[in-house]
Amino acid sequence: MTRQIVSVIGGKDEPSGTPYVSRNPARLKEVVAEVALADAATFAAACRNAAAAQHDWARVPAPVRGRVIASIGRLVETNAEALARLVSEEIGKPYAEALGEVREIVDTCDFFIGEGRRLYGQTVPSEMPDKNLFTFRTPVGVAAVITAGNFPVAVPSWYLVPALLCGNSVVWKPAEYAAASASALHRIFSAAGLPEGVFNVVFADGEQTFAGLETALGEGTVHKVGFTGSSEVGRKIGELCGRHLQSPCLELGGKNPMVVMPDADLTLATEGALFAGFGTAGQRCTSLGTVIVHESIHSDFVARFTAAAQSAHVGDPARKVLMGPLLDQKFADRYEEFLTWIGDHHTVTGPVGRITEANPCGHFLGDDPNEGLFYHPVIVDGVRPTDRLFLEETFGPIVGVTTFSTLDEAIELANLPGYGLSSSIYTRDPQSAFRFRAGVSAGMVSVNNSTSGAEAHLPFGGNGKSGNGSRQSGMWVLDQFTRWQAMNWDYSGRLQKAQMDVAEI
Ligand code: UN1
Repeated sequence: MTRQIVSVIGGKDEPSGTPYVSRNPARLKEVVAEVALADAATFAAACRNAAAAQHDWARVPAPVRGRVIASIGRLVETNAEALARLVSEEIGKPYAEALGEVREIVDTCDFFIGEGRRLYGQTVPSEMPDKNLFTFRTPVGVAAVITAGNFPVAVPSWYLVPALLCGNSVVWKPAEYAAASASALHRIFSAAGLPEGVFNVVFADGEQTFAGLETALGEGTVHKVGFTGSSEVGRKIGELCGRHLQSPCLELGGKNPMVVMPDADLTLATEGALFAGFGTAGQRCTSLGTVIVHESIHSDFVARFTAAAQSAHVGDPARKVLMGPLLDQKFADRYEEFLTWIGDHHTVTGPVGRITEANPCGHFLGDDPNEGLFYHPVIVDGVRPTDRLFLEETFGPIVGVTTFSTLDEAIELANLPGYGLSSSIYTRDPQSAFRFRAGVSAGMVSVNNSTSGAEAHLPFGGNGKSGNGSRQSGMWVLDQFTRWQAMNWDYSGRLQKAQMDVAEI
């Protein structure tokens, strides 16, 4: 029987809505779930409901909320394989990667369990005698969390776990093409002992979500928006929040560069480029966009990289493949449009486009390529800084290559697209590594490692077109889901006036 996925508000199912079908992108005929997409009014109602439930949750002591997070982590661990299988089936992520993604939720929970017992405020010296100053972290209220489907469970957990731990309630709007995975995660969270109404999930399309969010912001029932997705939608969310004097937590696209210095270990650099360029079929926000390789090793690197890409296994995500299919038909359509442009402007050696019987891939591991959204890994050598491929995020398995002669030039090229999420440099020279770190505009820098693969307790986020400078993960995300409250306590027994009394002492 096909899974039926519905929104859950205040612990109750909301079965009405516009029907949507989530399919297995490796076998398009296979329906993973039938989903009821809610309208804007339902989204706004969920926010009202969440606001009503938040007060009691905020009164639960943070260490006790931490215990609920601990239960969530253990439940995710117990259900890890089933959840990873579902993610792999629904979005075509290779199983090993999907299992890693589920592991990332557990890591996130493990980190925030401890934060429940810390969530420190400060004692601050006063400029007056017999007076104490304190700071406290207070919950923001209701967090509306809107997430993409390329990481349908781990990246949402980067918002959900700290938001809940900090005493907020949540309305989560996952990507509809990953609805079954999201619904499974919501069930696991709910089974861990969260009070009803504290964690709500609403499935809706972009338009209805936006309209519902606008209503909720106007009514004052959403106090923080967390959004992971395209820079284009992020800008709209930012504008909407700005009108309500709110600053959202935005995690947007990337055009992540990898610089390969003349002293680099080329075997390592090739492996890194292969994983970051074509792992997850190039559909991570941290995926590799352009390799910026020193001119003296350019042809050697390109020969190695091309050989590695063309012998990589593509196919059924349940098997040992580097790349499964693209996430969903709508991403495939957008990527096809990009490939048409590439065809008109570049000469690419090797096969390009969708893998079919008529356009085969020598290393295809699967039953029938015609059945899924499988694409050839593509390397485009000789991209120029004015090229669309150099400047735009592609969200597909395509990597550009360009050359440089000095490190300063490489840094300039790395920053040129105006994104600033992840970046990487391959070198044996610490001076080059640190100069690159200081010069690159990215929020994350890898040395001798790929652009992908951030860990759950480091600040994750970007600058420029990649975000508004907000950071997820680790202790830094606490500033997104709490607000600082200052308190002063005067025990002098007289009215002490700040600024004025100092002169009298
Ligand atoms: C994303 O693609 O939205 O660093 C996040 C990485 C992953 C997260 C990617 N841990 O590649």
